[in-house]
Amino acid sequence: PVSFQWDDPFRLDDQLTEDERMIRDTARAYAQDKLLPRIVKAYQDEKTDREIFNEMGELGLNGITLPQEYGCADASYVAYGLVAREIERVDSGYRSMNSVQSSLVMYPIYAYGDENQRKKYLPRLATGEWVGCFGLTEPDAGSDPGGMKSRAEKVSDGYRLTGSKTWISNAPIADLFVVWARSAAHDNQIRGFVLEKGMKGLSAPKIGGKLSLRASVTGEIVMDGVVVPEENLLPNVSGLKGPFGCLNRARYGISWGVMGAAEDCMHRARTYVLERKQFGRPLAAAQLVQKKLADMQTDIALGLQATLRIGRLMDEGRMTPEMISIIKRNNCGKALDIARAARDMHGGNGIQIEYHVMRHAANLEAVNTYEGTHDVHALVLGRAITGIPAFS
Ligand code: TGC
Ligand code: FAD
Repeated sequence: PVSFQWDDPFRLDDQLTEDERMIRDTARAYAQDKLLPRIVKAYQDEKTDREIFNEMGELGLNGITLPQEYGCADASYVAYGLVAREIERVDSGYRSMNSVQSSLVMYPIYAYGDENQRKKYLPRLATGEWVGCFGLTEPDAGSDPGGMKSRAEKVSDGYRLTGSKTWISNAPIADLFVVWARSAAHDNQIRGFVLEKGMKGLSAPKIGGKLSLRASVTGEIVMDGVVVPEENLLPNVSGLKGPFGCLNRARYGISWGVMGAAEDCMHRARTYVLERKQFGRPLAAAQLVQKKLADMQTDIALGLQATLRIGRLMDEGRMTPEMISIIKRNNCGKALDIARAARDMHGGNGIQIEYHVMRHAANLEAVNTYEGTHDVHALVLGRAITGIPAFS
């Protein structure tokens, strides 16, 4: 007889391969044993632990889908998603660090770089010896990255880059910067450049005062006439499809990740309402409370199932960006709702950091905004449905 499992209602576990389950278990053990014990202090102190990149490197979690010849695990996109889910079960900021390193830095070097660039950079990024960041957003170009002002001019030994990027994850601790700029020498097309820490005119000041993702450092990238050699241009892509090709992968990982955060919120809320008594009975006995749990369970089960489907399509090479807009938008919005409800169910205790749920809710505010806001993904879908772009 088949029994119903409240925490895996559609038996997601049965749909994974042996390898995927193994990778999931490795990521879960690492996240629970090594990340969970340090998150409260890291969040309170707004402190990013650089070592985490090395630890993830040791476990093969950086750039996990890329080929073994570059020091990576050659795992499936489903496995990548499962890792994101386990890490974000602890904190969205830790998942951010891994998403950027894997999908926004290692992927473009692999997909758009030449063999020298792959060999030079990927193994170091895989071990975590180097940390990478991805500079697309600018002070005046967020949802509309095509409005960027950063530019590259041809000089005798390469390109001179001028401009500034903002809200860049990992930037203040980055050794390598994948930066997108309009290149005068390429018909003003957007091109990708690899910058290295220490180049003259390059700086990455930290953005302080964040009330979200406090364990993951965010900064600006200031390029004051940074000269990069010709060999640091990513040769194999031109136009916005370059950065978007990376974003597809990161957005997909986020769709898994936020479900991990949502599961953590639901499980904590369940434990709390089973233990907490008011009016002479556990809160869990109240119909309103059970409805909240049922809504959480439903949205998590549907969200995970949809995301698993897109992961399989990615592994088969049949993904389209609109599919990813559906799951990124849905799962982020639902995870945020779940975290807020879990906070509510914890009553006053819910605002205290030791109960974790308000930290998840605060994190998910940013996750709902970055990598294309909730509404921007609605517009991507609106365009696909109607054929009419409603962005401007
Ligand atoms: P549009 O005309 O739609 O497209 C321009 C060119 O790009 C191609 N393209 C895509 N290619 C691959 N995948 C996608 N998802 C693509 N979307 C578009 C498109 O085919 C076209 O190619 P071509 O060859 O014809 O030139 O561009 P648009 O300017 O109208 O843009 C529309 C819009 C709103 C969809 C887009 O600009 C958008 O997605 N905005 C959101 C910006 C965003 O997501 N920024 C993310 C910054 S990075 C970040 O947040 C990291 S946080 C990570 C962390 O910490 O975890
Ligand atoms: P805006 O584009 O100004 O949007 C403001 C509001 O207007 C939103 O609600 C939006 O939905 C709405 N809006 C915008 N356009 C329309 C429209 N046409 N119709 C209706 N509503 C609209 N970027 C990087 O390049 N690299 C990174 O590593 C990175 N990391 C980040 C980390 C954090 C913590 C944060 C907060 C952001 C990060 N970003 C990064 C930037 C992120 O991608 C942008 O914040 C995001 O794309 C939104 O841009 P914006 O903040 O300029 O908001």
